[in-house]
Amino acid sequence: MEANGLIYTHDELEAEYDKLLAIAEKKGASTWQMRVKQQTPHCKFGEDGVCCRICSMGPCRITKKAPRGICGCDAHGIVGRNYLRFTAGGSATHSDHGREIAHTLYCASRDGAYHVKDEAKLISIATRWGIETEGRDIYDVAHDVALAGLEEYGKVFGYQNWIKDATPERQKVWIEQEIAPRAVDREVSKALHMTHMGCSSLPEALIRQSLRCGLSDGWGGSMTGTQFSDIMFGTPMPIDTEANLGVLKKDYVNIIVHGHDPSLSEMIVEYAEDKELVALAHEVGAKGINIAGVCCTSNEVAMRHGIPMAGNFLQQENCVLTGAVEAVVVDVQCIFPALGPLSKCFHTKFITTSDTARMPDSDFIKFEAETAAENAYNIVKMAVENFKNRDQEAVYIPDMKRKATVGYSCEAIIKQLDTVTNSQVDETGTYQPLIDCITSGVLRGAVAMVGCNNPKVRSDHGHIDLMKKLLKNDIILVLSGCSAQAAAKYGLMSKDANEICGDGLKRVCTLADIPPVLHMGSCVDISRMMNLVCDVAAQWGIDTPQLPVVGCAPEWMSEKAVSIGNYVVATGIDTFLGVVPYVYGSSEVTELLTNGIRDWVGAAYTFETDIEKLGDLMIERIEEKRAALGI
Ligand code: MSK
Repeated sequence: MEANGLIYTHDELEAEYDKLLAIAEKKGASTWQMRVKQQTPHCKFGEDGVCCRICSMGPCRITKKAPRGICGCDAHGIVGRNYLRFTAGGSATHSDHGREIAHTLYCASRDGAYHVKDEAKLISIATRWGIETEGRDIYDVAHDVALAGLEEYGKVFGYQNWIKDATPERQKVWIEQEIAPRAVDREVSKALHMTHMGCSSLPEALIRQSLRCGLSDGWGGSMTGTQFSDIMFGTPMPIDTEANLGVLKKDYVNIIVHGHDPSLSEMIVEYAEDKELVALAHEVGAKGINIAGVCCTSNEVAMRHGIPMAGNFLQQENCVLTGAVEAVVVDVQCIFPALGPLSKCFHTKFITTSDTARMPDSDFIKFEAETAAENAYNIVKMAVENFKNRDQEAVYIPDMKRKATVGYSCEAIIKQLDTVTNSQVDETGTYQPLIDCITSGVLRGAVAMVGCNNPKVRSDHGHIDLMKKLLKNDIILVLSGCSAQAAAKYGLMSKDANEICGDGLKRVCTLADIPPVLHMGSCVDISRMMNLVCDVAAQWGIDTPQLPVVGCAPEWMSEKAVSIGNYVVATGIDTFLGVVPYVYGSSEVTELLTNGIRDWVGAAYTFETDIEKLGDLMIERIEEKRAALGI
């Protein structure tokens, strides 16, 4: 172990994961590791993005001998169209999550299941959006803000309301470049229309719409998801938790919450403490009910309640393989359909709850905001009653977990920084201490590391190896999504991780009493990072591309990640990917993404599958930005 046994090494964790794989093999259960072997090598046409199945004349595949599809579209048009469709899938998905949250806020009431917890945030948004607040009931204001949020999805004229929170320079760039996001649904529809047979095949137009569609996610749907969740469930503040499979408890009913939408997980967490259900757990022989999270649902409930994190994306099957899980309760996104058949090899109930994510071999209990309490009660009850079916002899819970401090919203970061410079923390906190640390060189810069796991990169190695390298180089990290859980599992979200940082970063973290890797939430919460960079740039008096800050997704895999990448780049932040999107079949699209778009938005992508080199390139870019600023 590193840092006096406080940070796990890859070998230590992988030895335990291998034991779970052996259990799977014994049971004849399918795991992602087996399926990866069956699916590789991958189709080269697909990898290069040169397979077109947009109409039924094909599918067409571009080769040297056949350089155009039947309609005459070349590789550049096909790759560009595929990239835009990929983006549209991600933008639609994140944004629909935001729409569900807006609907939940619309249902909030004083005596209902959902309440307003952060009144100040609600009033602030209402005021910015021109909604009357003076002398009104807070729930009437919440209702109007939710409705306004829902209307953003189909607004007839103008741009997304949220873009007014970006710097004036960014807004100007977006409008001039014709990528300022209009109605969320319009940008997704436009993307699908542009890529229909016989529409756009010009790479420049397709990539421009990819940025616009991404922006409608980050500065539209995702922002709605984040901000409205904070209103209802509370703006995250630092809280202690634990991470990795060792958070499961042998004597308890274990319920895994997995997916993304906190409307469900918040209620499950609440009902795990319901007296009647706890009594039922005792009746069936358990000591109580233990909730643990997977993927971004985990981030949501960890940062607001300290609920432990069982793991990230490629850990979802491991949870079931312990034999200790009574129910995996899922809502939407990043849920392996494999959980259905896998749970059948154990006593685990696989409970689906959303009509957006219906899967075979699951128990479906429809969860709706209007009937949330009743639905949550039934779900927890089903899990508790399943405890008696567990084979205790066969349970194997790896004894591995690490402490983590999570929940660094922008508000929390400001508050924490203020404790360093001001004895009195008030509403007027600023990012000035952070800027001072960067300009003085104590901190060299910051990296926003986000994204999934992908079997193309050895699981978590990309995240962890990069994090360690950056920390040694005095670069502070803000994390979200499955990258955040990777850090937490290894111990990098603990203040103990300060031991492996460079001297400057170590000093700052000790003074501010923070870990060097700051947890900012789930994948929709990358919108928080956009607020952070815009507010820091505004306070510094520079534009976002000048900041010594880069974005990185070393192990990304989903359409959402590409949508995110597009809005991060369009917000002026250079973005480094450890997995290459399906674009190498077109030199023109590749050139646009890695270079050409810099002329439009001041930032671009870097693709590099060698993680060591990826880290070097990120550090190099941060140092270039420092040199350009003369610091
Ligand atoms: S859950 S999108 S695997 S970060 Fe948001 Fe993790 Fe990626 Fe899903």
